[in-house]
Amino acid sequence: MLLLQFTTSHYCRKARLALGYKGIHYQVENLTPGLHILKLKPLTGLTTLPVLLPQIEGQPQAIGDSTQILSFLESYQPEPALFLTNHEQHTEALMLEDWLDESIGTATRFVYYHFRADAGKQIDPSLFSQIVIGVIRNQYGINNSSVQLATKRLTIALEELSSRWQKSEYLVGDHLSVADIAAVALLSPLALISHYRQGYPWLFERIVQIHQLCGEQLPPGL
Ligand SMILES: N[C@@H](CCC(=O)N[C@@H](CS)C(=O)NCC(=O)O)C(=O)O
Repeated sequence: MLLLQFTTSHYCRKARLALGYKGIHYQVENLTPGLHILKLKPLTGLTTLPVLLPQIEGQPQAIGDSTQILSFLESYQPEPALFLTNHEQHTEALMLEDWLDESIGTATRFVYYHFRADAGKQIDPSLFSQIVIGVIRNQYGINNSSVQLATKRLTIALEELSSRWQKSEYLVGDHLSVADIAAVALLSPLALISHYRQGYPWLFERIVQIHQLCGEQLPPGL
């Protein structure tokens, strides 16, 4: 299988964690932001990464969107399972995954790129990096007001995840699911921000554990 990705994307990390958890052999192709659209449009009709090319006869040519990729991997190789057998728990895990994808992954992006342009500028102060960050901030409408809203969404999300992970090792059910994978991947960029590292040590412990379980390289900062 071939995973088309941006190296720094937390959604691509989500796909890599699932591939690693299932022990599926795959290769990656890193695309250049901007030019990626030329390659993706004819494949999926979407502009976003990750995209998985199974390269297996009888399987789809290309799968876009991390949630669709995880769902494909589950049907392609059911064990170890990332879906829960209990119907209610399965639905709950899918809903958490969707919330994490659509709301929290976006909030993380806002807070992270705001940090990289401001207090975290020294991580890579080069002109090139700051131009890329500026383009991303522009593309997604990242400014003081939108970052404030994103920060509030993250605070609520972290309360919800904390209460779930304190009750059990898993967000839903009795084994790792798509919800845990999504949470760990989509919050991982916060590892570079000391305010989050100090305020939510349990989150980063869980991020490290699940990365180790999936054989995935730890995110920057950990
Ligand atoms: N819901 C999508 C979101 C993926 C996403 O937002 N990917 C970003 C990178 S982190 C992207 O490809 N952005 C480029 C673009 O929108 O053109 C998923 O789960 O795969």
